[in-house]
Amino acid sequence: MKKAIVTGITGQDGAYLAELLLGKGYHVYGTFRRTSSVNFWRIEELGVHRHPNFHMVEYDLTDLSSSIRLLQTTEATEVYNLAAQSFVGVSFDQPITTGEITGLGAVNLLEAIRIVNPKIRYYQASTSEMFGKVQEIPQVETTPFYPRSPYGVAKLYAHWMTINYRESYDIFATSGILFNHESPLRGREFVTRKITDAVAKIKLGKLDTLELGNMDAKRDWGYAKEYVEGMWRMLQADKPDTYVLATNRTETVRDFVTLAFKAVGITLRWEGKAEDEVGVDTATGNVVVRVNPKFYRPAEVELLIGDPKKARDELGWEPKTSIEDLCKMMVEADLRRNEQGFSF
Ligand code: NDP
Ligand code: GDR
Repeated sequence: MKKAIVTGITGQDGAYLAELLLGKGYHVYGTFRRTSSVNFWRIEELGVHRHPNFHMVEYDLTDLSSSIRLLQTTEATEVYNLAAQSFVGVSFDQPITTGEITGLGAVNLLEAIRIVNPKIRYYQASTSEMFGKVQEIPQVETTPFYPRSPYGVAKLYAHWMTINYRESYDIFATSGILFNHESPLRGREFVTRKITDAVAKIKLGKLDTLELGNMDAKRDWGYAKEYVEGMWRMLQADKPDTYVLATNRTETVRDFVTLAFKAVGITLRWEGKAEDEVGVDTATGNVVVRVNPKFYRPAEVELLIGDPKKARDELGWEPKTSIEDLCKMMVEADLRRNEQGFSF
């Protein structure tokens, strides 16, 4: 029976990947951090925690000895490193912690693989944030990098270390450069879920106005459940490599807001510019969206759009869910949660 380690099991992708691997007959060792409050709502929502082949392991990515023990005790043959300080906004306030977890943390696992068993296959959760300032569109595996945040820089370090371990020690170390992927399990600090949760609350009369930062930023948004399938395919390939997963479609934050309101039957009219821009409910005349500059970032990634041709040709991977369907799915989940009186 195959055994896989998934670091970051309490996150969005960790929950979906665990579900996928269990469905394929794996024993899954999902790692979580010892914190003062438990954060298992995603694996509970998917029912993953009840599966007999699912094992929870306490682990911190910044600790080399715990990385070594993790590999020794589980005897896993695949490691999916999804753990990270993954919020770009926070990385500007906590650049050192972000570097330690998101950058150096990956090297702890790579070193542990080199020491314990170099035959272990390793997946690194790389990101389109590494492309940063636009150098080329659409972005592909060979596009030059120009990260614009401490998070992007930390991920780029981990990405190159993954390639370095592949080339230096012949380790099956693969890097997936994934563009934004969302779902009802997305954290509420990220813009799509912040929007769908607020739209549900506004629809139910629990909130008046949604406040956002830069609404001109463009992102290539896909469905997380499909992206974790791509991760698995990368580790089943004949050789380690680097792959982009994306939808090849980009929309502004404003477009996503418009879609989310549409999903609850509210049509928006946009008025004003920059910090004075507002979204008005055309039926009531109420201002339901406002800009708050406190959500601006010191440096912004203005435009992301990726071409997943290599993943399609070599892995047979394709995104299927449109942004319209994704947004509707997220709004409906948030309506349900808010109606039931809880929202994570
Ligand atoms: P989340 O933020 O939802 O999850 C991150 C996970 O990392 C959480 O389980 C968190 O645990 C864990 N973690 C944080 N710090 C540590 C640490 N020191 N030791 C161990 N675990 C830690 O991220 P996503 O699921 O959205 O993303 C998964 C990975 O993919 C991340 O590495 C992210 O950077 C990357 N990525 C994500 C994309 C996306 O659009 N979602 C796109 C491209 C890359 P805790 O609950 O304790 O905080
Ligand atoms: P991102 O996602 O930075 O792309 O990183 P996020 O959803 O945080 O931001 C997307 C864009 O929306 C703009 N924005 C806001 N963002 C947030 N969070 N809150 C707001 O109020 C707001 N208003 C406007 C942002 O400025 C940005 O341009 C995500 C994370 O999952 C990373 O871990 C991952 O690597 C990348 O996606 C790909």
